[in-house]
Amino acid sequence: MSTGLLSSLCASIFPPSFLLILFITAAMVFFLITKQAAPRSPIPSLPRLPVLGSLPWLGGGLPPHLLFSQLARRYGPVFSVYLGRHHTVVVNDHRHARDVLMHRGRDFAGRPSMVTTDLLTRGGKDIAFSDYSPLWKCHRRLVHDSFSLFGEGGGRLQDIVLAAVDGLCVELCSRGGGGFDPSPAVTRAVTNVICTLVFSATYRHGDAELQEVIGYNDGIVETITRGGLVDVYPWMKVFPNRYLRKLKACVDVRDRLLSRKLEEHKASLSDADPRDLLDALLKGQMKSGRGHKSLGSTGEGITDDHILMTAAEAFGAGVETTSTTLLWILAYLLHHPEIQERVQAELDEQVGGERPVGVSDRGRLPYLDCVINEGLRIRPVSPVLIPHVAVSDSSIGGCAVRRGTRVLVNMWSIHHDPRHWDKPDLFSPDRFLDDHGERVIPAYFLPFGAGPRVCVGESLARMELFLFVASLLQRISFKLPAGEPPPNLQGRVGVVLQPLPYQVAVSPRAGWGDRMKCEGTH
Ligand code: PLO
Repeated sequence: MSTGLLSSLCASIFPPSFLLILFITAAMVFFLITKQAAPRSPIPSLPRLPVLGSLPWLGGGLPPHLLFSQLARRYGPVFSVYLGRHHTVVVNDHRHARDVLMHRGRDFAGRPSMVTTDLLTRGGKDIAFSDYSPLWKCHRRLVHDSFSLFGEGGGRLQDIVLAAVDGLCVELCSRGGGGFDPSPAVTRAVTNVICTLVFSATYRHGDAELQEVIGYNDGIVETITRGGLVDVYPWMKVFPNRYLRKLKACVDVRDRLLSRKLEEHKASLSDADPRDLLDALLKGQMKSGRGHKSLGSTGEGITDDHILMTAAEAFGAGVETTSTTLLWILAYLLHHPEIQERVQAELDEQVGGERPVGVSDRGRLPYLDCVINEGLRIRPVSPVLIPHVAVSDSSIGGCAVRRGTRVLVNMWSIHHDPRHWDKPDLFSPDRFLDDHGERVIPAYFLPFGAGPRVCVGESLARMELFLFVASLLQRISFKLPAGEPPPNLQGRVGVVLQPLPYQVAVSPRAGWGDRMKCEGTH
């Protein structure tokens, strides 16, 4: 039958307007069906070679967060690369990041198994690096609940931090107005907070055990990134690798020390309130039923290994991230003395100099909070977060992503996106205040990540940062030593993004100098 004959036949049976409606409806149905069935345009991908993956196209010596930001300008906000044989999607804008972290958070809540972190965590018996599983969820809940014990209501953290700040102020002031690197003193104070929090130890300056803790931690920080090429090419494990050797040695020292603490805690555990994180974890372990069969695929529940790795991780995460953030904030305050003065004016007005700052003052100190947020925005300690893995087939922004794909969220580019942040490279705490002087937290500010994998220590960290910054600026003014250039703000990428060493001079603020001299003589 010819089409001409068909159309004249149709026209004689149906009126033309009916045919038009039928045609439009059919076209719409066709469009909707094909829209759903046809795969969306795939995620743009960098070229790749066998074995090497996209490595030859990732050169230039830029650190990953800057390299990915640069590639995003060419390939768009979401693109993929092959890191070795691992298909890895890199997400550079907040809309897609929210997809990965929150809207489809469960799909992307997995973690890759990596040589270095497996070594660090006894094959994923921790929270940050271990894969998504029912046991992980139960473990994370236990850690979260244990942290809450030291949280806002309890005031325990406040006492611990304030004691450490006292020591830090005395130490900083004893260095006087000459220039010095603040990093060792800050790290020592933050380490002391974590030692008290985790196993109730408080160390004096120069204590051998404290030095041991700082020593192994430095060793892990130094080796974990340098030995990291085996994470991209695991077959390289067969070659001698001095970084991996040193990492193992540091992990051994750490485990010996923490095992000893764990045994001591077990021996002295009582029905009373938990003394510290180890106590809280041990009690939680007993409550959740040790060796609970239904929890893990391997049939085991929260084991002593989990407790040990949690303590080790609380340590590592607590020290590296908090001390680094404090050092970034200090570096920016040296660049912007007017911001330091404004924080101090707020402190003088709202708290005064007669009493220590407390957690309950936080509501009264919005500008100080903004300074901390701006520090976390402009120099996120974890610029590409920890890699995520798709645990099931899913999608990002409508593009299909297969199970097993790794996903990197480039928080750096989100925190420096000029579409959302005016002059993103400028340290400007006011961007976290609205027109009425009220605090605002924009949706594209995610320094702790978000969703099921959000940092479990976030509220603890925020409280600690607040108490440290507030107490330091209440008592001390920081200045550039005469003739010194301001700190280099470029940073150095290791396990976290750290500032390069810089020099600072301190002077006690009115009222604190005499007190400090007395305390310093002890
Ligand atoms: C730091 C050195 C420690 O000895 C071990 C450790 C444990 C947890 C890690 C931490 C290191 C670095 C910062 C990490 C943290 C878990 C979450 C945190 C990666 C390696 C961040 C910034 O995501």
